[in-house]
Amino acid sequence: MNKDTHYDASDIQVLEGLEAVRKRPGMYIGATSSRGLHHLVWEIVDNAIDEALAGFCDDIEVIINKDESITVRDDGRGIPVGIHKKTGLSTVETVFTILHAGGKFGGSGYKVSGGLHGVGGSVVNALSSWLEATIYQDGKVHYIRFEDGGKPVKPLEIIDTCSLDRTGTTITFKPDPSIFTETQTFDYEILRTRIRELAFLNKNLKIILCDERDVNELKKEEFIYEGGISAYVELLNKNKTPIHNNIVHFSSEIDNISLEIAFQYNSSYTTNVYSFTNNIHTHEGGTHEDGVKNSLTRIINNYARNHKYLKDNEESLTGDDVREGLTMIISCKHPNPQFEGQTKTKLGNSEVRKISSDIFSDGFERFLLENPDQAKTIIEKSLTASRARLAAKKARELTRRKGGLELTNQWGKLTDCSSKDASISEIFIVEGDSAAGPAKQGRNSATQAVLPIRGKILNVEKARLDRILGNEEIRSIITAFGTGIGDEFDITKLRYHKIIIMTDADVDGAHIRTLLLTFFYRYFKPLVEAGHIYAAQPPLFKISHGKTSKYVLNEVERDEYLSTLPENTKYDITRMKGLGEMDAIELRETTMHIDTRLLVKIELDDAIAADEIFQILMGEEVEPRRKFIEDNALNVKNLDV
Ligand code: TSJ
Repeated sequence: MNKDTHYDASDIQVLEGLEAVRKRPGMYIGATSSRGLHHLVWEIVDNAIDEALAGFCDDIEVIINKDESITVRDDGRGIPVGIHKKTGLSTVETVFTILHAGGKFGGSGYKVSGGLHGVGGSVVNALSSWLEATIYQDGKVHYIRFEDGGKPVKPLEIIDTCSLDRTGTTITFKPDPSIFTETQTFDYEILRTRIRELAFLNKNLKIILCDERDVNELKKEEFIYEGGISAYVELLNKNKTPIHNNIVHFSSEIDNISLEIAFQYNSSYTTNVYSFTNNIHTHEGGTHEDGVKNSLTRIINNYARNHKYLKDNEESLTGDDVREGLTMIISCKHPNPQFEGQTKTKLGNSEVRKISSDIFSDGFERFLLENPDQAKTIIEKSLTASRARLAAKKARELTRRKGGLELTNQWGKLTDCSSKDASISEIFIVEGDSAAGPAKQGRNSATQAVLPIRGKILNVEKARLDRILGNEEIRSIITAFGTGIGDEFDITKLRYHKIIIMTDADVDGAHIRTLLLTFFYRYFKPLVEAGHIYAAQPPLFKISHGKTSKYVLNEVERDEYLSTLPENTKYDITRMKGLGEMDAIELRETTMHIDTRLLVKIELDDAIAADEIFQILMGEEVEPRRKFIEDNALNVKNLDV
């Protein structure tokens, strides 16, 4: 490090600060997996978005460079270059070398800022092999470079002049491979999805994403939406059938808290309500979401009663009834958001409940008044949902009385394990009778249960709960799980902590797996979220030579194995078509035994991306589905969005 300027005792402290980040990166960015790697990008991008929210920037560019470094540039005012009072360093250097520079050093300087992302520049710098910052301000180009986990090579210096009207910040950083040991490769789709979302949430903000890694396939996309979150709703409903013309959209501001809501009903039975605060997806909801939902239920009930859609003696529509087929985005911008909940993604500010309820009521009541035809369509959709709910309740009561959900006659299909300890018990859901036999023989009967299902199960994306409960396959699954379904669901009654989908490694297998995942995602979301759902990985190839047979999972393993064989070895490769091709011992060795198998945990932590995929896979449109299955069918990983 350069010792000839003002770098003395104080910079030791500084370096110790960043050292803390390097020692325990998980504390600052959650993980050092792919997720942590991408988190670095958001830490930097959020700063540019803050500048946009403050009204000083309307153009942001994110570039994945050839060497897997990332460049983020904005056309804002540029990070201040002057000396920072408290540190004696330039503000630029302070931002990148002092931990929590935002909070400790006089706030972020912004009215509205992503509350979860306060740590920013210094954390990214600490976890990078190198980082360069270039600031365009007052006709000068200022530059500083850090190396080796955040050490400045020199203080900020002026390296060039530029035109006076050119302002902004450009940051380029290379994640440190000794920290991100798992992967150093950026995923275009992950960056794209979030960047597109940021563009939806900030109307008229232009964000460009470039991928320059493959010179033969340079990618460049520009995201800018005049319609803001209306355009988001339009996208989410793209593969669905809207039942009324307008996307209802209103926004207002009360006490410095702004709220924007856009929604449209479609003919499906699923609900997609996504809420954000300061651009952060509030997965766990919170007061903004509660306010809007309560108001929606109240207003639809009032309207239905006043217009005699609901008779005096009929029971009111429930929240679930009025949200069936609803696609809605709620975006709140708050100067001081309080995030609560397990994953700190639940908005806690109590004043927001009334504000969002009031803003929604005003806008929605006016819409119903001005658009009686669309109002009628929406009310009738809710009424149908309510009738179906009552029918499902009856169906459940009936089947229960007949022992239906307990499945006296179907129960035989489940070959249960002897353990009653759910934490060590597993259930294999196996497609097809030919695989069921070997699976039953090959299992460990103490802890592994086998439930065979026949062919394609019902597509739950196209049916309501009352019809779904009429499906034998689905009933046997519900019964085996032990949790109940719908408003009776109770996760503590789950009988197996690992639910393992075991299907053939082909297109049909992938389709059946997706049908099951859709069912779990729509009706057993807590099981997915708690990480109880897995996909087994049966081998794709069998390599035989002499008396030896070796099973391998994929092409890479196949080639690796072949390269270990002595030259001239005669071998035979079979592409495995189904689980049924293996005998019980082979199936146990390759796919079921806990010591030798490979399981992929299904993680659907981005609900919006998951929903889009399920829509494509299960919805009405044939062409996008055909294309998606063709592109991804053999790759389970693609379902782990
Ligand atoms: F922090 C960072 F390095 F990660 C980063 C900051 C990364 C990127 C891509 C952009 C930025 C950034 C910061 N863009 N724009 C700003 N603006 C300020 O820091 C700024 C400028 C002027 C004033 C002012 O009051 O005059 C205040 C601020 C906070």
